Amino acid sequence: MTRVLAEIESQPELWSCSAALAAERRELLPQPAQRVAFFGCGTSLYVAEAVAAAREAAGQGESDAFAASEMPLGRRYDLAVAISRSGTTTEVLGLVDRLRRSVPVLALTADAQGPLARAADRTLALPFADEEAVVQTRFATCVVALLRAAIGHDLTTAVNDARRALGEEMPGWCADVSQLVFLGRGWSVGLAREAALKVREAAQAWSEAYPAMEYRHGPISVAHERTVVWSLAELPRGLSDEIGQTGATLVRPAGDPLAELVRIQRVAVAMAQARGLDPDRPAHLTRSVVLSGDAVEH
Ligand code: F1P
Repeated sequence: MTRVLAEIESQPELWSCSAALAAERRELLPQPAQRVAFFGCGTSLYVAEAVAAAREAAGQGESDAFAASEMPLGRRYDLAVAISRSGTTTEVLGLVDRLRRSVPVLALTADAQGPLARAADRTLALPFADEEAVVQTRFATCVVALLRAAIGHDLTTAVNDARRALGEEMPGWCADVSQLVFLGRGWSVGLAREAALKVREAAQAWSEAYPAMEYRHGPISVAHERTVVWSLAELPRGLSDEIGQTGATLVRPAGDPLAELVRIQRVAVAMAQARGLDPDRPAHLTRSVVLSGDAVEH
């Protein structure tokens, strides 16, 4: 079995550990009514987007998400939350440094002793969710599970839906799909973006992601018979007919959006294998992006 597949399969159990950790370390996490900025890179950016949207929708306080390279300085937040599996990503460490003395930083990372943990004001480590694979799966979903539990989501359905997803047959279109489009609404938009990234990283395949209502506003123009449109949330009225008219295949959500991401991770691995690729060796990607020198070429 590939490393990434073993890590994908461990997720439902680890989400329960994440929920328990959220309850134990409640005082470290964002408190109700605080203004909070979440940031990260790559997968961790999409986790930031998902949890910020979920937190604000739950009435827990204004929540923003930024790529670590693009967060505006000078905004007023009560807490900044740095998300990084490795704890070594250059842009994340650079932003923590720039935020020093203006806002407290909480690190969510797999490595309790690493550079991010040392730089942040406080750390909540998830060592049980660390991964060997380059392609992130369980660290990302465990951070989502942790923060969902902290804002009052009951994860029972997500855990059960994910267990069911792990036993599913792969769809027949895996071998010859040419474009995958993921749609989300609310907090599942971030998960849709993460789903598209998984397909690019693991299977080197063309994938995109949009808020569902945005799909009509241009992106649908490129849909064709070998497009698969996969929605992580209920579709807006009329969109399924419009997708059907393009000849694309529509996949509807089977349950909780986080469990839906598990279904997609497995499909990304199956697509890689159908293309003769090793999902444990994604092209042009390292486990953590560590840059040296100036960020901009002169
Ligand atoms: C962030 C990240 C991953 C990506 C790859 C390179 O890592 O961009 O999302 O898949 O592994 O690093 P991290 O900051 O969460 O360790």
